[in-house]
Order: sequence, then C-alpha cells, then structure tokens
Amino acid sequence: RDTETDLQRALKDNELTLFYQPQFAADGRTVIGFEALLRWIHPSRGLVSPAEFVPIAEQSGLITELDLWAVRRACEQSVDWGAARMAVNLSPVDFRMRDLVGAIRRILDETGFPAERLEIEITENLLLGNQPEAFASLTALRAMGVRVALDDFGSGYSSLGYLRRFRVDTIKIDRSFIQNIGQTDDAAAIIDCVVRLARALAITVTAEGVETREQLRYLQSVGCHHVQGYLLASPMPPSSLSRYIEQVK
Ligand code: G
Ligand code: G
Ligand code: MN
Ligand code: NA
Repeated sequence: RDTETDLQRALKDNELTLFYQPQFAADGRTVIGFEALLRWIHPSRGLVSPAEFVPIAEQSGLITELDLWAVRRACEQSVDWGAARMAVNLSPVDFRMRDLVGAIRRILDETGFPAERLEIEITENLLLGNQPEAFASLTALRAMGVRVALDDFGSGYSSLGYLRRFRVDTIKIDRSFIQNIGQTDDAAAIIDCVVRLARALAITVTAEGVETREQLRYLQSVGCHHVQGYLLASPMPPSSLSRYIEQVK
C-alpha cells in the first residue's frame, strides 16, 4: 500500500528511469537491439529493483501506467539509435486494459518510432491464461508490425500448445537453463532442443543471462540466433550507451 502510493509519486517526480541492455548476434559483438529495464531511483532507498515493485504495481493495476510510460520513453530515447530493435517488458495485467493496442499505436505515432523496431516481451503466463482479449491484442500488435517475444521461456508452466495457437517472433530461453550449461547435461540438451524447435517454426531464439565464454560457445554451436547477458553487456543508463549506438549505425 505504502509502496504503491510511493510509486505513483515516483512516476510524477521522475524517479523512474530505464536502463538498456544490449542484445547481440551470436558472434557476441554485433548489437542487434536493446531490452529496456525499469529502474526506480528512490531518494532514500536508492535503486529499487523491479522484482520488488512490479508485483505490487500489478496488484493495483498501476503497472499498466508504468509499462506504457516505459514503452513511450524507450521509443523516444532510441528513435535515433540506428536500426536497433527495442524490447520492452509488458505485464499480463496490461492486456486487461481496454485499448492497449490503441495506446501503443499512439505512442508509435507520436514518437515516430517504427513499429518494426519495437518488440514486446510477454511471459508464458499470459498465453496460458487463455484470455481471448490477450490473443486479440497480440494479433493486432503483430499486424501493426510490432514483434512479440516470449520471455523466460521454459521457466513456467510451459505448454508447447500455445506456440501453435499463437505465433511469436522470438523465444527468450530462461537464464536458468543458460546458467546450467556445463553444470548439467540436461540444460544443454534442453537448449539444443528449444533452438531446433524454434528454428523449425521460423522463430528467433535469444539466450538470456549469458555470463561465461563457455556458455556463449555452446549457444553458438547449437545455432542460437541472439545472446544477452553480463558477459557481453550489463543493463546501463542511456548516458553510457553512445559507443553501442555507434556500433549499430
Ligand atoms: O532488470 P531486472 O533483472 O532487475 O528485472 C527484474 C524483473 O523485472 C524481470 O522479470 C523483468 O522482466 C521485470 N521488468 C523489468 N522492467 C520491466 C518493465 O518495464 N515492465 C515490467 N512489467 N516488468 C519489468
Ligand atoms: O525477466 P527478464 O528476462 O525480463 O529479466 C531481465 C533481468 O535479467 C534484468 O533485470 C537484468 O538485469 C537481468 N540480467 C541481464 N543479464 C543477466 C545475466 O547475465 N545474469 C543474470 N543473473 N541476470 C541478468
Ligand atoms: Mn525480459
Ligand atoms: Na527473461
């Protein structure tokens, strides 16, 4: 309750900011895009993680205001960053908004950000919830040219059925699998299998949470398209991004 009131104030007082984490081609060098990650710089508590405040904002519905703010800010800040894609996380709660698609269309119109460069990250829970309105919104967004990525793939109550019911553009393999490369044979086998599955369906695969050279080499060997993680680049404030932006131009 307290955090919620504080969050509302934070949004007004400009305490929220976006960090950007570069995403790379499998070579680990070519920047293909960025993921926008919400950060709350609290005057007394310091940096507050979204892991802490997103669940609270989801309970009150305030998350949708935060997420749409993030989409707008990410589009505004990156419109000049060459051809790089911008990925923004959406909460399943956002899909209960009456005109989510219209709101995103207006942001694209007003910022001049090309729909083709925007990717929204959703989680398996949204597709499993089987809300017809969510499927309709996702279909409308894709029809506009916005890409849809399935985040944290494999971490929840995964069902391959939804890959048939709804076509996504990208699968992001959950970092728990990446972190177990070289630790358990199972993780490597599952990643190999997910990459093959995705490739067979013409879906792009991103590995998240890449932290070691060994992990990167394995991901390259199985044909993973894109990689993201601390080994390559951490999330950073927009002021630190100029050298990455130069690379993608
Ligand atoms: O960046 P970090 O690892 O601290 O993020 C923690 C969690 O918060 C992740 O699950 C991430 O997807 C989520 N998150 C980060 N930014 C946003 C955002 O703008 N909107 C939503 N809904 N979730 C976010
Ligand atoms: O749930 P989602 O995938 O959106 O969460 C992204 C979160 O993962 C961000 O908060 C980001 O800070 C974090 N992250 C990014 N790269 C790495 C990494 O290499 N290792 C770990 N442990 N976390 C990472
Ligand atoms: Mn994400
Ligand atoms: Na993720």
